[in-house]
Order: sequence, then structure tokens, then C-alpha cells
Amino acid sequence: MNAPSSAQDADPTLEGVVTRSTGSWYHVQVGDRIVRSRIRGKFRLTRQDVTNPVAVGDRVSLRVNDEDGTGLILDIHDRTTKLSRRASGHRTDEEHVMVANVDRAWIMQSVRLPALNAAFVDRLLVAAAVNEIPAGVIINKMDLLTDEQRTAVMDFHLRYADLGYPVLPMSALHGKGIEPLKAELQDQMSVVTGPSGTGKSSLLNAIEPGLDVETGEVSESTSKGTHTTTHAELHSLSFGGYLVDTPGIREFGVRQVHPKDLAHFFPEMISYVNECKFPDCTHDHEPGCAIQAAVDRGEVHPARYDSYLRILESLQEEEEKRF
Ligand SMILES: Nc1nc2c(ncn2[C@@H]2O[C@H](COP(=O)(O)OP(=O)(O)OP(=O)(O)O)[C@@H](O)[C@H]2O)c(=O)[nH]1
Ligand SMILES: [Mg+2]
Ligand SMILES: [Zn+2]
Repeated sequence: MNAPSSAQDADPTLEGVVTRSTGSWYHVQVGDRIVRSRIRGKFRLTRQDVTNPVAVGDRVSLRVNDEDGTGLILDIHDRTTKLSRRASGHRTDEEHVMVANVDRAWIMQSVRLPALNAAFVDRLLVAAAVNEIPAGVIINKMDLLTDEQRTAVMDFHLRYADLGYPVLPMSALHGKGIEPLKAELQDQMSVVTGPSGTGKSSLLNAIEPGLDVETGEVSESTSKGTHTTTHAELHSLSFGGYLVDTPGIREFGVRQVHPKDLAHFFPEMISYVNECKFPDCTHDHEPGCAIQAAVDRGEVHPARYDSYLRILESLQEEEEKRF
């Protein structure tokens, strides 16, 4: 308990936002300065289902040690939103909070090196929808687009635009097409996520050249990035707002969804779910399924339906493991 403070003693508790987390140390922005901080042990003990009790974006109360200037995080404020994924490793039911309190999630893809991955986009769109975070899609490296790819990229673009998601083609490296994104980022707390090498950190440098965020190479032989960004980091934008740069994700596992609710997170499927013959239809094999019929009629994109089936399967496997 705190000792009662006299009138001369100002309350030494400060408020800040976590800009970086390395596991044991957290960077907390307090006004204009960054305080290197630790957390109280109790957060680790009470949240065993989460790999990281404090995430980038969290608003916290902290106290600063006068002697060495380090902070101790005393309290984490309630989150408005969070974007989490299944933690990698043996305990697949564990949650890893990628970022807290974001208003907007941008899913980054590149036309080449690495190639577009619609299944990845669909899993992240579901995760964002589950957490009620509006999402958009960025198609980067437009300068690498070849004639053979043009139709596929256009199909990809239209697929998501038709569903109502903002889709922004750009070339982060050359600073092309970034103005529309800047308008979307202004005064918002946003996160950019995507596979390694798609250009997330390059995007930060394009919109805020002073940041000088480290970027890495993409292997020509494997088309994979080299996981240059190793920790999520929140950057302040000079035109207002924050953008969180995140490490490239190898695999994104959807959590927190009951298999029977999954179709509700595919906007184009919602209107059909109550028209299936069986009320507990999983939309993967049942006769009289309105969603399968919509796929056959071309009203639901087959790639989206395929993503639905793959996520459904992984959620059903998780369910089985629980019993
Ligand atoms: N041609 C081209 N290359 C780009 C573009 N944007 C980024 N790159 C290159 O792609 C490579 C990877 O860029 P990064 O910004 O490090 O990618 P990242 O998404 O942050 O990757 P991780 O931190 O590993 O997750 C670098 O060599 C960049 O120069 C672009 O618009 N066009
Ligand atoms: Mg990066
Ligand atoms: Zn059905």
C-alpha cells in the first residue's frame, strides 16, 4: 500500500503508453521521453494463458526509480481492443497479444518477393473482425508487377474492395501511393502486419523518413524475408497518430472463434447463414447449404470459401484437443 502523501509530495505515479516490449524490458513513452521499465511480477502470475501480459499499445501507470531512471509498471489500463494470435510453440491455446488499443489494422502484402498470400489476408481479416478492429489491405511493391501477374493482382484487389475493405496499392520503397494511406493513418492508432519482407518497415520510413527503421533483404531463391523486425514497435507520426510496426508472421492462427460462428466473420457469407437446411450447418459438407450454393453461383469467391474451410478445420482441431 502507498504511504499517505503529504501535500508537498506530488503523486509519483505517471501515465504512459508501451512502445516496445522485448520480454523483460518495456519501453514506455511518458510525454516526450521513453522510460525503460519492468513489470510487477504479479502480472506474470495471474495471466498464465497469455505469453505477454503487457503488449505494445497498452496504456500503463508506472513509477520511476530516482536512482537509475528505470520504471516499474504498476497497472495496465483496460484495453479498448487487442489483436492477438495463437502463440507459436507447444501450447497452441496460448494467446500472444500483438498489439493493444489499435483503431485500425493494415494487412500488408507484396505482389512479388514474397508473393500475394490471400489465405494469410483472410485469416487476419477474421482476427480483426473478431476483435472489432476495422481492417484494410495494402498491396506493396507495385513497381515489381509483371504483365503475367496483372490479372491475378487485379482479381486480388477487387476481391477485397468488393467486400468493402480499403485496398491501397503502393510502392513503399519509391514513396509511391502512400498519400492515401497517410490520410487514413492520421490521428489514428494503427498497426501494420504481414509476412516478413513485404515492406512494413519500409513503409514506416516512407511516411516518416526521420525514423530510419531497419529493413532487410528478401531472398531471391526462397522469396522469403529475413525477419528483420524482431519486436513490435509503436512509432509516433509527425502528422498525428501512431503506427505500430510488427515482426513478419510465419503463420497466423485464428483464435477466440467457435467453429459454428466462423461464417459471421466473412462479410459476404453473413446473409446466407440462416438459409441453410440445417441450423447447425458448418457449410463444409451438409446438403442444402446456402453458402455452398452461393459459391456455386459465383456470389462467394472460391478462394474465400477455401480460406473459410481451412480456418474451420484448424478451429475444429483445436476444439477436439480441448476434450
Ligand atoms: N521493389 C520494392 N522493394 C521494396 C518495396 N518496399 C520494400 N521493399 C524491399 O523489401 C525488402 C524488405 O523490406 P522490409 O521493410 O524490411 O520488410 P518487412 O515487412 O519490414 O520485413 P520484416 O521486418 O522481416 O517482417 C527490402 O529489401 C526493401 O527494400 C517496394 O515498394 N518495392
Ligand atoms: Mg520490418
Ligand atoms: Zn451451410
